[in-house]
Amino acid sequence: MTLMIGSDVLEKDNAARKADLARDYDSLGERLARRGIDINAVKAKVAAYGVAVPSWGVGTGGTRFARFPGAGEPRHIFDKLEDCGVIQQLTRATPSVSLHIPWDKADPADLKAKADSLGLGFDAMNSNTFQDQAGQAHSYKFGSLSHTDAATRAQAVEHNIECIELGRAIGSKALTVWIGDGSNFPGQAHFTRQFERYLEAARQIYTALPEDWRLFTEHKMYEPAFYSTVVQDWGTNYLIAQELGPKAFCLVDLGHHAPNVNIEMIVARLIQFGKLGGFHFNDSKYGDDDLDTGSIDPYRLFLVFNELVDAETRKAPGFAPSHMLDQSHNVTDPIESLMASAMEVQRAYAQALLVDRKALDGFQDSNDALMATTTLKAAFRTDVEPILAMARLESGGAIDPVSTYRASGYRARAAEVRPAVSGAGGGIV
Ligand code: LRH
Ligand code: MN
Ligand code: MN
Repeated sequence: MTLMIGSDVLEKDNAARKADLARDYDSLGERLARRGIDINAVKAKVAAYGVAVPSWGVGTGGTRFARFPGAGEPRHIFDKLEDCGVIQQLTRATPSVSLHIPWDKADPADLKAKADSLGLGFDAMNSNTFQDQAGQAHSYKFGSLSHTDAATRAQAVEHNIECIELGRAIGSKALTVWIGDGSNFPGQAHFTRQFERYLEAARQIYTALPEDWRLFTEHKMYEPAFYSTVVQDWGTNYLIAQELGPKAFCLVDLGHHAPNVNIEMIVARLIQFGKLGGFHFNDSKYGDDDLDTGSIDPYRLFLVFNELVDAETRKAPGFAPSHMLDQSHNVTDPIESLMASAMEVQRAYAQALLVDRKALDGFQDSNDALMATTTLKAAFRTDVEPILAMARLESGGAIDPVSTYRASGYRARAAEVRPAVSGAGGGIV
C-alpha cells in the first residue's frame, strides 16, 4: 500500500487555485519587469533549488521535559522516507534526505531502493556520538572525539567511519559531525588539551573520507555541555576546517548562536575564505530552539540568502554550500512544518534574487546607508509567493502544499498502519 498523495487529490486542489495563481503571477511579472527583473528567470532558479530534509525531523521532536507524539508517527527510516517523499511530492523543493546514524541504520540496498522509488536522494550523513547506544563499549558521558580516554575516542572515530561507509553505499557525498563534547564546570576540562584531542580524532575521520566527499563540522555555542563546548563557535569551526584540509568545511546551524549574533556576517566571512560547507536551517528566539525556519525572523533568513546570492552572482571560488533543514517539531504535524520551512527557505532565496545588486554596490560605495538598506528592503518586501507556487505547479507539485496534504488524509491513513506511540513518561528531567 502506498501512502503517497493521490494525483486526483493534487489535481483537484491545484485546479481550484490555478486561475488565481495565473493572474497573480502575471501581475507580479509586470511589476518586476518595471524593476528590470525577468520573473521567469527567477522562477527557473527557484525551481532548481533544493533543501535537504533531516530524517529526524519527520518524527515529533520533544524537549527534555516531554514529547507529545502525534498520530501516525514514522516507525523507522522507511516510514520516514515515505514522509519525506510526500514533502518532496508536494513542494518539489526537497529532493534529498539527510540521514542520522545509528537512528537510520539499515541495509544500504534497501535504503537506496526505497529512496529511488520515492524519487529521493541522500544528502549529508550525520554521525551521533552525543548519546550512548545499547551495547556500546565506552560511554560518551564525558565526551566523544575529545574524550580523555583513547579507546572512547577511537570508538567515536570508528562510528564516523561507519557513517562514511554507509553513506558511500547510498550515494551520499558528505559527513556532518556535530559533537556534544564540552564541560559543565570551570576547571573540569583543559581547553587546549581537549581541543588537541578533538583535532587528532577529527584528522582520522578526515583521512577516511573518499576523494569526492566533504566533511562538515557543526559548531554550537552550548548544550548539552553548559559551561564550555569544544566546537562552540565559527572561529573554532574555521580553525578545524583549516587544520584538517581542503575537504573540511564549516556548517552553520542558524540556531547554534547566541541571540543577536550577526549570522549573515559569519556566512560572508566563511564564503570569503572558502570554508562555508552548508547550513542547517531553522529559527530560534532564545537558544537552540529548533523552531520552524523563518517562523521568528524571516528577515535574518533573507539576509543570509542575500550573502549566498551575492556569492553566487560574483561566482565566489569554491562556493557550493549544502542546504539542509534541522528542526524539531513539538506542536505541529512535522510534514506540514517541513513543507512550510522548505518553502520559507525558497522564499528567502527568491527574495534575495530580487535585490538590485548594482544599485546596492553604488549605495555602498557612496556610503548612502539609507538607500542601501532600502534596496534590501525592497526585495524583502516583495511577495514572491506566486513565483514559488508557479514553480511548484510546473514541476508537478502543489500550489498550496499544506492544503493538498490536509485534503489527502495522509496522516490518518498513516495512523492506520503505524501504531500510536504514547508520550507518557517521556520526560527526562
Ligand atoms: C545539534 C543538532 C545537530 C544534529 C541534530 C540532531 O543541536 O542540531 O545538527 O545532529 O541536532
Ligand atoms: Mn544542526
Ligand atoms: Mn541544533
